[in-house]
Amino acid sequence: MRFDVLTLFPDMIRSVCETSIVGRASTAGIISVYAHNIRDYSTDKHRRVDDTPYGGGKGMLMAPAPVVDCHEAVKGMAEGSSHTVFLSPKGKVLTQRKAKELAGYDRLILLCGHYEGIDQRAIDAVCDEEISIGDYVLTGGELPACVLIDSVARLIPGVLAEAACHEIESISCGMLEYPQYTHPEVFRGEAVPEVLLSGNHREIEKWRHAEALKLTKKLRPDLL
Ligand code: 4FD
Repeated sequence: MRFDVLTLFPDMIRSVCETSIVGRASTAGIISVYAHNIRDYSTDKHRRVDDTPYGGGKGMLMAPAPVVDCHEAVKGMAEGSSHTVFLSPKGKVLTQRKAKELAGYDRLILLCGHYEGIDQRAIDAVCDEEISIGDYVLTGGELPACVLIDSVARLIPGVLAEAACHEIESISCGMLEYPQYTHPEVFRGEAVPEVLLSGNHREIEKWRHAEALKLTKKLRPDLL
């Protein structure tokens, strides 16, 4: 799967996506993440990409031309169809279900806004959908883009060590994850639950399911 990120801060995307599991998946060639600087598509002699909003109001907006030109150029950098997502507080909130849906595309193009946002005509011209990572405002769409890439990349076969890994985990099965323990057996007076030492895998599965249900009822009853 290929990700192309259109941004004013490509290094932000690169530093995150070259690290840890996503970075390893890129090195292994299972996914590729390319960050493109929208500023490179400015035709202004000072490489300006922002301008004042019509009708007045605070702050600056990203002008449409560099965004649309960058998108067009990036689209042409690889064959095949692509799906373009704009990261914005106005978007539909990212869920595990949406991540699974996005993992079905061969190619995602992610558009990151800065300042007070992007000229609506550029959004309308290039975006297939608008996604938010949650109900809060950030200084740019770069962190949301990295969150989206991470959530999608880990669903691509071969990115995680075990194929079943992401299915076992919280949210995927509609519940929060059961508590987990590693060595030592007793830590600061707190022992690991007895059943986990029993070697009885049926009993362990039953306990984990019960714990997950209990936790979900208590913390996130809306998920049930
Ligand atoms: N909640 C999110 C996305 C972007 C963002 C921006 C319009 C501001 C939060 C378009 C206004 C982009 C989110 C950049 N903040 N800030 O996913």
